[in-house]
Amino acid sequence: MLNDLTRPLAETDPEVAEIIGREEDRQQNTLELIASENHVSVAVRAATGSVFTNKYAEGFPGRRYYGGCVNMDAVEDLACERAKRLFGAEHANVQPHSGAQANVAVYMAALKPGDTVLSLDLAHGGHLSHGLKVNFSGAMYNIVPYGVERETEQCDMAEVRRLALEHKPRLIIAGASAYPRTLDFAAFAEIAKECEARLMADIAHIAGMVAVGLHPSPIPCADFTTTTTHKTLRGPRGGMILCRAEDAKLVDKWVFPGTQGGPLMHAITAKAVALGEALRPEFKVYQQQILDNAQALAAALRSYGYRLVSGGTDTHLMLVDLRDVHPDLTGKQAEAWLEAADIIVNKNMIPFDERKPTQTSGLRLGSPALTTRGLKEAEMATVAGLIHTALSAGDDDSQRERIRTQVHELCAQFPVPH
Ligand code: DSN
Repeated sequence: MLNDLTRPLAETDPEVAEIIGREEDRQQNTLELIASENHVSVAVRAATGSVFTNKYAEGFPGRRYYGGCVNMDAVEDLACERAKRLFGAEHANVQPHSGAQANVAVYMAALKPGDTVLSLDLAHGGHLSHGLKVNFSGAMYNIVPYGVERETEQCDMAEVRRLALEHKPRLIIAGASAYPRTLDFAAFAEIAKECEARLMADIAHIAGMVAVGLHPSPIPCADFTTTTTHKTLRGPRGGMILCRAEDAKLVDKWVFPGTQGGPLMHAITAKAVALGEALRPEFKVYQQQILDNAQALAAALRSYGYRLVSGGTDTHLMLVDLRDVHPDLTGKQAEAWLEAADIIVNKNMIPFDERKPTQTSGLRLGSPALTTRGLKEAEMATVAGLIHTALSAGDDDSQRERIRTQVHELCAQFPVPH
């Protein structure tokens, strides 16, 4: 069913309108548990679809390479002001097209090709742009990975320090895409200081919680903080860099002209809207509910016998080790079975996983999108039950079909912002 923003397309391009309509229905009728996804407000979607998509605005407010940028300047200034206020940062650059692009700009600002970077191993929850061999970061820099400790499955700061002192990295990255515990940015900063490295915090996943003080902020201690704007921050797809005033010129120059051309002004406009929403008191209530829902989901899954990596979560996400309950079930098969029941998750390696990244022994689950729809602790327990039944059904697709009907009933009670 098309909404007010997309309905005009039914006349002008029925083929695309049909696909959009199907996607709107899919989002309404599935339970979205991918930890990095969310449902933006109608205001954010309206801004994303605004006339700002028509304009080139290379450069920065007051220093553009094109005429006609008066409104571009106004909206980018507003987005930067709101980002600085929200995070207590001295400088914000809101032009990165994505989190990975934000990271590229910081690497170019802080590193020379071949320099050593210390970052969390992807197999232990890191991110591909933090040094995976097949990513430019792994091809361009000498990456020294740190992992989680085998017993606790949490970052071992003594080991991070040992590696830092041994390898003398020029940059240390504190950040993750599949790590459920609090990151101790102050401890990372101490280590960076001791080995004369610069510190980049990548808060893409936890930005919403950082913004409202429900996760320690890296802003006082990191040289560079990068984030996406579309995960817990609930804005449009895109990235952002925060830094001290003394690094502002360096960062800006490596975003444009260093690594990007024209900024996506419609996305920047939508970032301004999302940052405005995040500055309201309700946003803190929302972030707290994300955390409460994650705790409720974690507790319910544990009650069915699932082991959670590190024993639980401090954030919006958790890694479920499937092996205790379903020794022969891979994350890949689990993801597919859950999708058949309209429950959307992603397979994920667990630390020290013996299965390949394409198979995995785990699932990553997150609460932000369901929290946006208004689900609370009681419904999270219901969701855990649906997950467990769908996974326990084995090859019995008819049982998953019954779960799917229950999923649709739950979804109908909690509409996606339309
Ligand atoms: N792809 C994102 C995630 O799912 O965590 C990270 O960029």
